[in-house]
Amino acid sequence: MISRRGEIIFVIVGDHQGIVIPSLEGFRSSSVRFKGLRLIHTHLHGEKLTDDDLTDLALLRLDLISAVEAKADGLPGLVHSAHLVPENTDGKYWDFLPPVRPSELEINFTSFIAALEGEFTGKQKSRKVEATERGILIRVETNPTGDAHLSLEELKELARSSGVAVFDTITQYRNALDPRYVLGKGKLADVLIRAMQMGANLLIFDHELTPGQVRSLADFTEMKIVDRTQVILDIFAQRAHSREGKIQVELAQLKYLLPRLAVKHTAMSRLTGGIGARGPGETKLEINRRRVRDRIKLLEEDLLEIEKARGQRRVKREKAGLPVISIVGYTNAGKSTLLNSLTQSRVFTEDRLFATLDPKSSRLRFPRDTEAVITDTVGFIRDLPPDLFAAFRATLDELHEAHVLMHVVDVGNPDFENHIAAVDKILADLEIKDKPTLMVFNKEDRVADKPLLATLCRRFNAVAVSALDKNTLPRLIKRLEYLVKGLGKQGKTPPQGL
Ligand SMILES: Nc1nc2c(ncn2[C@@H]2O[C@H](COP(=O)(O)OP(=O)(O)OP(=O)(O)O)[C@@H](O)[C@H]2O)c(=O)[nH]1
Ligand SMILES: [Mg+2]
Repeated sequence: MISRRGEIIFVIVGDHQGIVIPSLEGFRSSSVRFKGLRLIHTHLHGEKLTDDDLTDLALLRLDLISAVEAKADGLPGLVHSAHLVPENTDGKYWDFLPPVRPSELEINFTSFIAALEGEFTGKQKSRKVEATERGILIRVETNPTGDAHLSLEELKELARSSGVAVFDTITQYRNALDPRYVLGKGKLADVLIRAMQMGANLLIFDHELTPGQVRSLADFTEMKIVDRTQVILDIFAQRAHSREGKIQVELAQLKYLLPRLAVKHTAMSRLTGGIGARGPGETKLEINRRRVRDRIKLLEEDLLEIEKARGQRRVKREKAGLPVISIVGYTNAGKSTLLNSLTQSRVFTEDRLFATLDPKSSRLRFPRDTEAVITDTVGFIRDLPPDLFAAFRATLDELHEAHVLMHVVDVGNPDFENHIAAVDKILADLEIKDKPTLMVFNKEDRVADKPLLATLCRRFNAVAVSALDKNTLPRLIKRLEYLVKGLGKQGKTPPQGL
């Protein structure tokens, strides 16, 4: 193993089967640069570079890998060399130098590697991405008929919402997740080359990673490793504005962090920062488990105080005697937009997941003088991280007060049926499934096939609307009013025409 300056860094002796390369920790560690080391080794049977050689080239981000044929008489045969190549349209990861005898090897390595590195940086820069977090999304799919692409699509949205530029998505089909690396090692090598070619510095897994997996992956790739839960926590951390929201998010982050603090390792710095090191990240890294626990206790007490105050507000509202309609639904379904349209209010909405973290209530006046309070909620998502669910449980518990639920669905999303199922599951977990519920298929403007939409509406007993178009709302309002007035007479189907 030779450094750029031509120093011999390691002499490795193996047997006829292979060599063991020592840890290269301490050498240039950046996922977007070469290690500054080249590996020159012998092949006893005169083979060219093997797949294993090329995998090592990638995984170790070597400057160059060379294999010298060792002939039976002990003399060297040809030298075979390969190096990584910048991003290219052929999807090529490496290139070979023409095999020559060692004495004929006329290459000025210093200028060669400088030029190659220049090409890499040039390609990486050509992306002109502002985001400091440039990620590759990874999913291992064990069920070949599963919804891998939909799940990745959602992860992409989550990543985007948290401010990450997504450079690539990679799916590997396997019988089971690799216990250490999630992916197979060969695939991981591909991912690393992609990352280096594109200048990505972050791997986001569409799985919940164990602390051990994060450590192995971080050590192995020298990239920041993040799982789906962390992305969601990160969005929440960016979005929480109210005191309660902030406490809830910090609580969830600390609870997520706690079991991972046991793993004391250098990878911690990459592990705990969250995506952009927001929330209780880097600065609190040194605090030990006990202090984390103390903090959790403190936050939980604060939260109790706030809940008490909220309970009092609630009592006031009940005195006002107005029926309460709660809007629930998957994140980005258009809940806040619908609330705005229905009540002429101006709650913040955005084409991002989890736009609303501090839900608002408004008054809704029906045409015939009935009035109701209508409340927005935090969006739901499938496989909600349990710590987050626990932290927001209090907010969600307000749903118990609701007299009527309005379940808003983005019917334009190809995955909408899974979204409905995910929302139903969370409502069941909260034990509020039995309330009179109006199913609202929002974003009908995004469904071109109107007969299909009509069929879907019948099947789910839903009203189709477009929250952006007030003309589509009267039917929804009528049905809401019917539900609100008919409180107590649950399960009755609405009369014809509603
Ligand atoms: N085309 C179309 N877009 C819509 C419609 N309703 C809402 N949107 C858009 O969908 C995006 C999400 O809307 P929000 O109201 O923020 O969604 P939400 O359900 O409150 O989302 P969270 O608070 O993040 O859970 C915004 O960009 C809206 O403009 C609709 O009927 N048609
Ligand atoms: Mg919202």
